Amino acid sequence: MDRSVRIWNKADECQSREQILALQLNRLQQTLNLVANKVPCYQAKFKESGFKPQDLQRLEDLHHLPFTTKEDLRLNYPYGMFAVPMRDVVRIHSSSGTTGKPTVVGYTKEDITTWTELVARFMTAAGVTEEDIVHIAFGYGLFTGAFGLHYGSEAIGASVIPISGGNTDKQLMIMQDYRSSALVCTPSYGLTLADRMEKQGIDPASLALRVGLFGAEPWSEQMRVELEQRLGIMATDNYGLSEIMGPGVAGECRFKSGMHLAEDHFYAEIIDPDTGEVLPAGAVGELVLTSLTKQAFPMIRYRTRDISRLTYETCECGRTLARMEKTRGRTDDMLIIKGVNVFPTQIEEVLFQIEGCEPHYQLIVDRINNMDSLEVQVEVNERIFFDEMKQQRQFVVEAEKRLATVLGVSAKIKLVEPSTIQRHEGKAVRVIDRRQQ
Ligand code: DLL
Repeated sequence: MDRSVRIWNKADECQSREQILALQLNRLQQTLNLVANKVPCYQAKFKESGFKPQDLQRLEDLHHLPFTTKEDLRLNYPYGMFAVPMRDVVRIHSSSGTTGKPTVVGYTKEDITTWTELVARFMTAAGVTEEDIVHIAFGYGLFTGAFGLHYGSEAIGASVIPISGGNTDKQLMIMQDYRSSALVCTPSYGLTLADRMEKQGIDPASLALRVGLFGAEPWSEQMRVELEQRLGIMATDNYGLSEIMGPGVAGECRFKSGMHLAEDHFYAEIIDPDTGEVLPAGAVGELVLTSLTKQAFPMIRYRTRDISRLTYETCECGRTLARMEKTRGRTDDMLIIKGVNVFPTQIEEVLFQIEGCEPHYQLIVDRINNMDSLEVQVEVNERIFFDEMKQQRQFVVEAEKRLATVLGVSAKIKLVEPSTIQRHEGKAVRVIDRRQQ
């Protein structure tokens, strides 16, 4: 692998810790003043907790402020949290929430410039250059993924193919004919492309693809191996959420050892999701983010619900910004089965290690006679699916044994035929929890 390091903006990405902290304090004070003047929800929150922006002396003083949650955004739907008049808003996006009304977010011209800069930053870290042809297979629309990566690619000077989501056969034709070199999509769609390639007998070595920028949903290290092998690329992870900006909050460099978090634009805390207590550096917990430069839609202590860990050592690439570990999933995706916490990504890790399991699965959780049950529906290759009963049985027993060891709770495996679990062009739905229905 060519490990030459490119940095989009060294002055910002390689600051000393003291510089970062001083910059964060300064920007945080400005943001708190902005929301105290312009956003009624924050005016109420500050009043309730007896906080005045001028009280902020140290970054840690922020920890006394209440969190902002999705519920706050819902109560202020659609534009109640905006800190600028609509005439200053140049773009509106919305979150991909599955329940209730989606969250509406807005950007000023300056916000779009920052967003573009931060996406260009992580794409450069992943190795994208002006020589690349970037194939954007995220759906263009209210979802932030496509537009975010689109603007970032253009800022780098790469050539963008805004193919958008869906129509997998056409994606492959364009990928072959236009010589796409960087693939942008969800990791689950990356696998869908790999499946279709195999079916059509397309050799990944015949393509120009060399790097994948995957994000928008949790994925395991095993899934990375799968994507790298089957697409013949280096697969990198990037993270973001609409409420905070969209993609560009954090992204991996070529060393793939955590996602560099844009700390000059976001202040990050890790909290205990049950108590709300701020945890020490290096602890695993829920990520809470405060925007430091956003104009239209500033967020103070936004609870992301994503579980991760932050580390602060300088990366091999030379960047000094905190690194965020691959998220383990969301607190609201975490299943509590018979009292044991289970994340879909843990199950994914096990499945990927079993010969014959296809990378498509769905977890069905139910409560039968007051007892939680977990069924893992997993696609297996045709050889196993059409195998003799005895061999199939052996396969199931082995998979159930491995799952029980890793999860600490038993799960029933149900083998299904290849291509039967519903494919999503957007984000994968990994869990169906019938206990809540
Ligand atoms: O998914 C923004 C995005 C687009 C990020 C494209 C990366 C690439 P939302 O639709 O608002 O925004 O969903 C945000 O998706 O809170 C996480 O739970 C999940 N998520 C996003 N990126 C990752 C990732 C976009 N790399 C929610 N790993 C977040 C795990 C991710 N989960």
